[in-house]
Amino acid sequence: MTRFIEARPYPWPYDGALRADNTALVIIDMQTDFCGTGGYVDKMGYDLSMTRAPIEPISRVLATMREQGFTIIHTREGHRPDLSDLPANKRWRSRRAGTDGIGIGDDGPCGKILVRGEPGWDIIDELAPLPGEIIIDKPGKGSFCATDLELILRTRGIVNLVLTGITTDVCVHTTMREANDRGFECTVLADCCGATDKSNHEAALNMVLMQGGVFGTVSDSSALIAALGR
Ligand code: C5J
Repeated sequence: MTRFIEARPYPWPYDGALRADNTALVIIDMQTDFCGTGGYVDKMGYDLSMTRAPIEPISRVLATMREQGFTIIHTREGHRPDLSDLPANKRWRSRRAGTDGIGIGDDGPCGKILVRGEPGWDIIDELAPLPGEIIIDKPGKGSFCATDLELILRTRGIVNLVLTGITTDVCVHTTMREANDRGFECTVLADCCGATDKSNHEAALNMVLMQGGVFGTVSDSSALIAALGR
């Protein structure tokens, strides 16, 4: 049986082999620091409604894919408490980002910003991982950089990735590019992502569509859930 999701610029996956044993849902960085009050994005002065918008659509996709036995992968951007994996370029730039000089690794309203174990670094309750679901802790924007994500995907025989999370133009896009270069078939669900700027969200999605789908495809939660027969 073949099964496709309606997507642009082609139905996804290209071979119709959408199955629970070869496809993973990747939920990127749905952490308080990126979408909660007092977190890093809030502290930078961005509109939280943009990064909170995907919470509800992701929870519907998550419930459907969990029920059907798909691999579920959550990522968390963050650094070791001793900051030994926080590059200087990331730290000094973050201190210039409208946060009154407070950047990644410094004390904020939700604890040390983007530091593992701190309240702001946690995944939000609405999308909390279940026991047994894979969690990837990543120091970078891409989910493949300095993590065991690729090893886990290859070990499980995963070839298709459904990408969701925040932010569309930074960690979601970087992960999609990394995955695409490694040969994974990717779709990004437009309503299951959000950015700190609406036009950047739209531009990031539009970039995927170029050159016949240069990084994969763009779809949405309704199309995915319809394809899975719910
Ligand atoms: C950012 C992310 N925007 N998760 N991180 O710094 O997109």
